[in-house]
Amino acid sequence: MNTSNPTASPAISAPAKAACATCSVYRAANLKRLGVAVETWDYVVALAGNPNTGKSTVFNALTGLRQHTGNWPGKTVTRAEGGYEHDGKRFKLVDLPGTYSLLAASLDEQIARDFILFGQPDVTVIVADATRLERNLNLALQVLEITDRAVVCLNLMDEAMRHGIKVDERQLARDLGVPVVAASARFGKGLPELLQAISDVASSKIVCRPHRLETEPAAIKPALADLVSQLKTAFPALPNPRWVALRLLGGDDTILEALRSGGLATLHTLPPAEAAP
Ligand SMILES: Nc1nc2c(ncn2[C@@H]2O[C@H](COP(=O)(O)OP(=O)(O)O)[C@@H](O)[C@H]2O)c(=O)[nH]1
Ligand SMILES: [Mg+2]
Repeated sequence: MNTSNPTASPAISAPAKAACATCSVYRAANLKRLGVAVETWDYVVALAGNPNTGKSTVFNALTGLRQHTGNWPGKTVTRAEGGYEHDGKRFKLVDLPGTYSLLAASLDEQIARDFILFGQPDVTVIVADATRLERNLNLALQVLEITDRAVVCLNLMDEAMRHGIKVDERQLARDLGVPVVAASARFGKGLPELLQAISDVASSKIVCRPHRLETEPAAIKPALADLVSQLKTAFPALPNPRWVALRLLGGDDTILEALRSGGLATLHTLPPAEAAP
């Protein structure tokens, strides 16, 4: 389970520094590096979505006054964080920049991608606009390529209904392999169900089996396997090396740059959580 409270970790020994990517120490260190104080939370939840899908509305409804804004570390991009309690557990909600994709074409996309990839939130909520489902599912599928701990909040259902658009959220949940909660956040509808779905995924009561696109042509399979194996050797703690390899094969300059500059290398030599800045 990817959920243990890092404050409960005993003192970190030197070998633990080479911790695997799924280890809570590794994850806590990465979260700290990304600017999240993890000590007082049981679970960290990222909020992703296209712009104007009601992300801020969901964020405000869940966190109320328990929120503050700042910047992403080293960036001028604003970030909002807030907290809430549910089922006796404390959740920290981090609002990611609104993006149409995670291909890191812009700083916003890079921040969102890096948070999901390296921060390894316990749950990533994808807020989707039910009136523009096709465009919104593009981002959802990209998120599901990186993480399997996700919930789709199918928002603006009132608008969809007004336009005569019907969405079968149960079928969508089956197709995507993660919970889908229909909501009209502006009117508070669906939010109790959303809280429950987040909690169930965070606690592993619900185990997601996300739909992954097996998009690579047979011709690149050997190259992909080779690259994945090289990445695993060079960066043993790298989460989701297959995704990183696919991005590299696709010519993603930001990932290439991170590899060249040692940005990814530092990810597995991070100091333990207690000593992180
Ligand atoms: N009709 C309707 N409007 C909504 C709903 N949720 C959010 N909105 C409105 O959509 C607009 C964009 O919402 P906002 O939360 O700022 O979106 P963000 O850009 O994703 O953060 C605002 O005017 C909200 O009041 C909803 O469920 N139904
Ligand atoms: Mg917003």
